Amino acid sequence: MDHEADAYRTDLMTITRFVLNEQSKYPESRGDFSILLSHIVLGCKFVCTAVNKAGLAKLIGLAGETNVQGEEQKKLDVLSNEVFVKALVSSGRTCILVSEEDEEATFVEHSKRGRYCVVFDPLDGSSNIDCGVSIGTIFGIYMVKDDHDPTLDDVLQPGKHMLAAGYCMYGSSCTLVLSTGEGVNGFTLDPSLGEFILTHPDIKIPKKGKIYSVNEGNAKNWDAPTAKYVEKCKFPKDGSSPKSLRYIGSMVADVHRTLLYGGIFLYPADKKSPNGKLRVLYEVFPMSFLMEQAGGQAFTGKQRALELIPEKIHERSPIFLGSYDDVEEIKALYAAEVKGE
Ligand code: FDP
Repeated sequence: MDHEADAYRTDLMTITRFVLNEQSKYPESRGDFSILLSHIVLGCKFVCTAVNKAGLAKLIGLAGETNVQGEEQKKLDVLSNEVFVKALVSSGRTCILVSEEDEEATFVEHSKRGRYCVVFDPLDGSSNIDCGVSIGTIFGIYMVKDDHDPTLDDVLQPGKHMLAAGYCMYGSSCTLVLSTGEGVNGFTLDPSLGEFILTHPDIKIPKKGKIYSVNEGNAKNWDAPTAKYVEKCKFPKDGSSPKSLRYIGSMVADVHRTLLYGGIFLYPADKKSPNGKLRVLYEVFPMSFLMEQAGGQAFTGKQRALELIPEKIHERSPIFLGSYDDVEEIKALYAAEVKGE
């Protein structure tokens, strides 16, 4: 029997251990970030259980409310939002919360206040709930500038100021992908242990991919660079093979595949939605942060996505993100458009 191999297999790197290891690199750290993260992880575990039970527990269905974006709100969205707001406030480490589900930002009451601002979409891709397609939670973390006097400007910062970002995907397995600004790591929930275990250390996105991911139903309204790019994916003129199209329509799942397999995910502007569909603070920024940390790029059609300075908490932006070389191609097409080529 290979005892050494057994010992290795039982030496599990849980997310808690991983974060504490990271924390130990900064002796001045007070452990606040680790505590905040453990509350986010708890929220993810709770939502994972609720998503898995949704069909059985009859949680699926409309809650009869409409959210800020005018979409019908599902019960699971409401539940997930409550879970995360409570988990974040009770951590005692947060100051301002921005949720996709809440019109206004939440300023945490004084007695429970900490130094971090968290922007999040508690259950992204919710139109997929009823058919069992993967959905997820997306989050980004900023540090407040002045914890005695927090203002909305603390969350209206460019994405490059984020300290950390991540998502949790509720799919055939529950996977949490996290970056604290030093690469990207993926953890899978072991349901028997109730622990997230490091399963995807130091994720690097392939430099170029074979997949493009976009809602082609909007093609009629696309601008010229997007239309040209997708045409190139399908009919490459350089002798390379056409790319495959994969579109789930659930951002966490589409981005997760892009991160692991490479390629590009696009939600461009179009004539009907000049700012695209996806929200800057809690969709575009966290996913762009992860892409860059994994060696990829994220571009809005005008600039590096993480340079964008949002003016409103629910602002939207077009986004092209994924493998370095693939995003480079779309950037070249937009640059040519500006030059009038
Ligand atoms: P959903 O509407 O199901 O909540 O921004 C939300 C989002 O899903 C993303 O998760 C997804 O990438 C996108 O919208 C899908 O939009 P389309 O249906 O327009 O393709």
